[in-house]
Amino acid sequence: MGTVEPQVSTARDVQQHPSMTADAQSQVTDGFHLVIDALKLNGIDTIFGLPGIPITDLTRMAQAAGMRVISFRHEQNAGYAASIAGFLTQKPGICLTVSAPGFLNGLTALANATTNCFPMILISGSSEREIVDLQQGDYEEMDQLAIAKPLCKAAFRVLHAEDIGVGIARAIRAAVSARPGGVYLDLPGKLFAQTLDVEAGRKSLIKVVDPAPRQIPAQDAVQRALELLKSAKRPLIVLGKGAAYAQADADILALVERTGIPYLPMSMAKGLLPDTHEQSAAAARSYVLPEADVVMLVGARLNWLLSHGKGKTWGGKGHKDWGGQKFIQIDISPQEADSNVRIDAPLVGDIGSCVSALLAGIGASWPKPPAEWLSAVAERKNKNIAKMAETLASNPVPMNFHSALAVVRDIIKASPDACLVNEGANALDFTRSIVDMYKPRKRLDVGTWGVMGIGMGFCVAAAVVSGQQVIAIEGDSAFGFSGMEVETICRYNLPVCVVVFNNNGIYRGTDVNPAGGPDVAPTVFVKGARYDKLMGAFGGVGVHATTPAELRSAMEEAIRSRKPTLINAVIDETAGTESGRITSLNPSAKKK
Ligand code: ADP
Ligand code: TZD
Ligand code: MG
Repeated sequence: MGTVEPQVSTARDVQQHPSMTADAQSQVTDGFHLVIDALKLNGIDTIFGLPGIPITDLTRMAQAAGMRVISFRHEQNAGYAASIAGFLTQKPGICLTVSAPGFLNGLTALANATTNCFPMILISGSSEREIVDLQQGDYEEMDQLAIAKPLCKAAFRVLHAEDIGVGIARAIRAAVSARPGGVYLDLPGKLFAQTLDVEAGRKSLIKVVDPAPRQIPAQDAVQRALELLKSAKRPLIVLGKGAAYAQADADILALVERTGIPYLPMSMAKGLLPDTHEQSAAAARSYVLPEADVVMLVGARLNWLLSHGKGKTWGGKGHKDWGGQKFIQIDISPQEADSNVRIDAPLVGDIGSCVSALLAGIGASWPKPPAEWLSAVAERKNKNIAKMAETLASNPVPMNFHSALAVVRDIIKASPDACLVNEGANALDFTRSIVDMYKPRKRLDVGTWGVMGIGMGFCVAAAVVSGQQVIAIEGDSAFGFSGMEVETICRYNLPVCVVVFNNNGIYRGTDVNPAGGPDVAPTVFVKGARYDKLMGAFGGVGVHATTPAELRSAMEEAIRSRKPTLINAVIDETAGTESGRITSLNPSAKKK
C-alpha cells in the first residue's frame, strides 16, 4: 500500500463554482476526489461498477487517477466480481452503482458476500436526502441505507465531504476485520460536488492501520483442542473456505501433514492442499463423516453443506440425530460454535494464529492416527477412485458430464495456476468431484447459498486480480444469469475460457409439459442452442464441441491464445439428475 497525494481538482473535472477564481479552484478538492484518494490511500486500486447518475464522473475520475475501473453490463455481476476479488485478496472488493435500481441490482451480491464471509463494499450513489426522506418522488428515490442494513455486516452514509475519509475507513474495517462480510456505503449525489480546502481534505483522510487485526486464541482453548485431538481414534479435519481465505497455506499443510489426519476439503477449500494429496479423504466422504470420532473444523461452518453436523450423513439414526462425533471448531466468530451441534473445543481466533498455536503444541512427535483408521479410509478412497476412473474412461455418444469433465480434469492438471469458476447443478456437482485442484483459492463457485449468477462476474474479477487464465464450467441455465458479461470479457480482452455444459435446460432437457400445451416444460430451454455464437458478436472465439476431443482441442487453444473463448459443449440431455446431488432437498408433494 503506497501513500498517494490527494488529487487537486482541475478546472476540467471539478464542478465550476461561479464565485471562485481560477486560483482558488486550484486549492480545493471535492467529494469525487476525496472518495478516490481515500480508496487509493488504502491500497484499493480497482472498482467494479456500472456508471450513471450520480456516479458517472466518479468512474471517469477514478480511471483518470490510475485506478482500474471495470465497467459491467449489470450491477449484480459487478457485485459478484467485487466480492470474489475480496476473497482472493483480503482487501474489500469495491462495487460502485447508481441509485435505487442499480443499488438493488448490486444488493444481491452484497448479501451473498456477507453470507459467504467475503469482504466487499457496495458504494451506491443516492438521491437527494431531503426529497427521499419526505418521499417527494426524486429521480431513483429510495431509502437505500435502511434497505441495505439487514442484508450486510454494516452500513454507513456520508453527508459531508470532510467525513469521506472516516466513512471509507469504517467501511474497510467493517468489511475485513473479524468475520469478513459485505458493507454498504451510501454516498448522496450532493456529496460529490462539495468542496474542501486541499489541505483540510488531505488531513481528513485515514489510512487504516491494521484493518484485520490478528485474533490470538486463548492458550487454554488451544490446550483443550489438542487434548481432544490426541484422544481421537478416528480423527478427521475439515477445511472450509475460511481456511482458504486466511492465506495460512503453509501452516495448514504442516498441520495436516504433521498430525497425519485425513482431511476433507469443502468446495472452495479444494486445492488448499493438492487434491491428489494422500491424506485427502474427499473420495471417501460418505465413509469418513459417519465413522470419524473427532472432527476438527477449520474455517467451515456446520451448515447445510455439512448436513448440520448430524443426521444420517454423520451416522445418526434419524435425520436430526447426533452421530456421536466430538467437534473442534476453529473460527474467528465466537458465535459460530454450537450453531447446530455441541462444539466440545471451540478455538476462536484467526486461522493463521490458531493453526500456528496448534502447531506449536503439536511439536515434532505427534502420534499418527491409528493405522486401522488410515487404512480403512485409504481402502474406501482407492476403491471409489478406481470406480470413477472407469466411468471417466468411457466415451459415450452423446458426450456426458463425465466424459467432458475427464477433459477438464486433464486441462487443470496441466494448468494448475488457472482459476476454475463453476456453477450449475449437475455441472457444479460433477465438476467439484471430478476436477482436482492443485493450488489454494483456485476454485471459485456458488458458495454457501448455491447461488446461480456468479459465473461471469467471478471470471472477470479472477482474471483482473490474478492475471491468470480463467476457466469457467457453467451449466447452460447458470450461464444465462450473467451471460451478457461475455461482452465485458471481450471488451477487456480477458483470458477467460467459458465452457457451457449444454444439456438443454435446468438439470436435464427432457421434461415435457404435463398439460400437453404448446409451452415447453419450465426446466427446458431451446434445444440445441448455440451459446458459442454469442462470442462472435463481440470479437471473441466461439467453438461448438460435441466430443471430448473437440472440447480438449478448443480448451487447449483458448489457453494457448489467452483469447476470450466460449465453448458450447453439447451434453447428453438425459444425463443429469434433479438438482444434481441435492435432490433430497426438494419438497415432495403429498398429493400426486
Ligand atoms: P465452507 O462453505 O467452505 O464450509 P463456510 O463459509 O461455511 O465455509 O465457513 C467459513 C468460516 O470461516 C466462517 O464461519 C468464518 O467466520 C470463518 N473465517 C473466515 N475467515 C476467517 C479467518 N481469517 N480466520 C478464522 N475464521 C475465518
Ligand atoms: N436462482 C438462483 C439465483 N439460484 C439458484 N440456485 C436457483 C435459481 C435454482 N437453481 C439451482 O439451484 S441450479 C439451477 C437453478 C436454476 C440451474 C441448473 O441448471 P444448469 O445445470 O443448466 O445450470 P445442469 O448441469 O443442467 O444441472
Ligand atoms: Mg443444464
